[in-house]
Amino acid sequence: MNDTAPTVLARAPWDGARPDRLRVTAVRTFLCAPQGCPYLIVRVETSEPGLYGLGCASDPQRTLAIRSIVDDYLGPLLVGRDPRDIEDVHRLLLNSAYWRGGSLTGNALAGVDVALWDIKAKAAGVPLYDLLGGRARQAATAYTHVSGGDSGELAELVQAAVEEGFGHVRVQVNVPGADAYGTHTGDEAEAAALAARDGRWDGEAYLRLIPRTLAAVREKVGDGVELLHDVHERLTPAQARRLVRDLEPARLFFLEDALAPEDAAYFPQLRAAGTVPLAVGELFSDPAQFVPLIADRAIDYARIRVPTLGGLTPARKLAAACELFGVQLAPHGPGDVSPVGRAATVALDVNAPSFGIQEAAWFTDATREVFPGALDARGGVLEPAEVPGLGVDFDEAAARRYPPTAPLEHDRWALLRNRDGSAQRP
Ligand code: GCO
Ligand code: MG
Repeated sequence: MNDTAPTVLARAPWDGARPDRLRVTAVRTFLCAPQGCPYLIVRVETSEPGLYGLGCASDPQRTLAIRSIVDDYLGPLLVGRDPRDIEDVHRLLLNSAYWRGGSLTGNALAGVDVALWDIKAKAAGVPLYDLLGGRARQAATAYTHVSGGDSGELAELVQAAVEEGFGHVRVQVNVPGADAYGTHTGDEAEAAALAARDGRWDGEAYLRLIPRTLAAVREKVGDGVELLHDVHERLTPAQARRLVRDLEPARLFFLEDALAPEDAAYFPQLRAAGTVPLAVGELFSDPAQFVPLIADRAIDYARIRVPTLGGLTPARKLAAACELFGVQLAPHGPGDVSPVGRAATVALDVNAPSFGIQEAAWFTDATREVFPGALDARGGVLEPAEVPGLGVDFDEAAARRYPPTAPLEHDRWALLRNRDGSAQRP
């Protein structure tokens, strides 16, 4: 194998010392959209016939740029290396850019990183969680989403989720002019209608509506189910303090992204404003962004997004840091994290003592067709498959039946404007 190996920059001094040679022979990327949003899948091939790994580098907003980072920069650096030295490879790829951080680099790195973990687990013949240190739990408790208008409709949706087996439900309320996400409901026609009427964001209206509606939902559904809510970073620090105070009667399991990453230093003030548990972090692309919040015990849940954070290598270190500081993990997992990303996240969930709860959107039939072995949250939990590696595969031929749409169709985050016409920030 060595004769055909390409020039490898900064080869490790121990390279070649192992009697059994294993090399990365190719790094390939695939774009597909069986879920509606674009998925970017990375496949790392090795010199051992049939041994390959899969990773998820999906960020629906900037997918093509991430693909270029993998194809043009990380792939060429990786080919010829031993895929088993994950820590060494991770550092090399991370530092090769010199400039730090950013979600594009994070997603690209994660695509490669998770594929290396998949290869390692397949080569060892064990499920990925086993390689991370084995199980700390049987399965990952998951939460699902509901969105709607008034508390009656929402309470019914929550009850339906409870009947499906969920004990935790995230409740989003349609805010006039801004819909349930503060931007769109995921439905193309609604998103277009919102853009056409130049949706306006009214923070005061939101602050009045949410506590009232969630308290009414709590009244209707009783105490047997946990309720969550995601603000999507649309509040000022002063507004977020008020929301935390006013949400007390709804007794939330957690309030997510009450502040934008730029305002993270305000979290201790939110903590002082009420007892609602606080979750943040899906927008963080560098584990260091979590450090002050964890060390100050300013948050309760770290919303890690394994793809954005750079993969399992940094994520498992963060999980350990959370454990030491009594903070829990609440990993991100809406439909824009592919089944490959979900399988990697669930491996960490069942392994990490700091795990708290996992977000789990439903995959479409098309997504399950493209990703044999995709994990769905049946009965409110996600359980890893007892097969070597990630336990999920990628059917290239099926993926070609679901090509991605034009890049800007997924760029809806700038649709909202404030009442005075200025652009609203998620
Ligand atoms: C969540 C997130 C997602 C994001 C999406 C952005 O908590 O599930 O906020 O819904 O909006 O991942 O692409
Ligand atoms: Mg969120």
